Amino acid sequence: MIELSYQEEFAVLTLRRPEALNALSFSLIDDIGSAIAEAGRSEARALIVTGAGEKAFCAGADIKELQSRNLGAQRAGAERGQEVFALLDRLSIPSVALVNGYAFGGGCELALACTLRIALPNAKFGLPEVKLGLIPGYGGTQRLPRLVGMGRSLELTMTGRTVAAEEALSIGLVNRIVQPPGLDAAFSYAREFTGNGLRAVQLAREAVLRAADLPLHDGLRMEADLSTLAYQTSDAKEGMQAFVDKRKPLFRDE
Ligand code: CO8
Repeated sequence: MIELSYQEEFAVLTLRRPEALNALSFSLIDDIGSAIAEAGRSEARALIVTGAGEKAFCAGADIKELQSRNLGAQRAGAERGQEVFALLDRLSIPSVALVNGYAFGGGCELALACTLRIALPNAKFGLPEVKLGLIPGYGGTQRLPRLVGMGRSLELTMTGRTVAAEEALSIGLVNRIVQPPGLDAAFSYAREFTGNGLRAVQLAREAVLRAADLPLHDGLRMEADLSTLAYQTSDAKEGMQAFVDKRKPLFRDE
């Protein structure tokens, strides 16, 4: 149900559950967690997350599996999904969601948990949980406002309406619309940052991600700490020397 492959400098995590539009069963969520951990131990410079087939990235939590559960199991399920998606925040390499088709409910939340999102023109986003009498439980109510703001998030979570690719781009829900074949497009998109030294990319990403959790002055202090850390890397020495020598830097990720 989950495939983790390595192509060139990328790890590619593919959700493959065609009979349910790649819906997230609880075992699929566990498999996603294992795949993220494995990708983190690899030599890959970025993780691409996508769905098999042309129709869906992921149609959300498996609604059939959600029925008739006791409250303890339901709460544990939400916490487990949140925990697995949060692994993407802690992953040492950035992740890019390549959204092909539907990204609804938990599928949208998986995309939101990735560092960046790109979409094929047929992508459709939504948090339709209210239409089932539910609300998002895998981080959507917390990550969506951080990305697109409070007003838009309130509208999208209260209406459950569908957002097409162009609108997703215009509100910052996705970073770019790309053309098929999606995987090649994702690779060339990711190369825009994997061409830089990984240490600087890691530290820059960490500083921005932590901004969402900190008051301004604490965030500025954290930025000064991380930028001092970046300054001490061999890549920083090389990057500045290469500028002075008018040549391309040779980063070694250290
Ligand atoms: N769960 C289970 N099965 C699904 C799901 C799903 N989320 N989505 C689609 N499927 C199945 C369908 O049942 C169908 O199977 P079958 O042929 O056996 O009936 C098959 O996939 C194909 O689906 P459709 O025939 O519906 O395909 P359409 O092209 O007509 O429609 C849609 C595609 C619009 C994507 C439609 O399938 C749909 O609306 N799906 C549900 C989307 C949704 O509501 N997602 C949110 C789910 S709730 C959620 O994510 C909560 C997360 C937090 C919970 C925390 C809990 C622990």
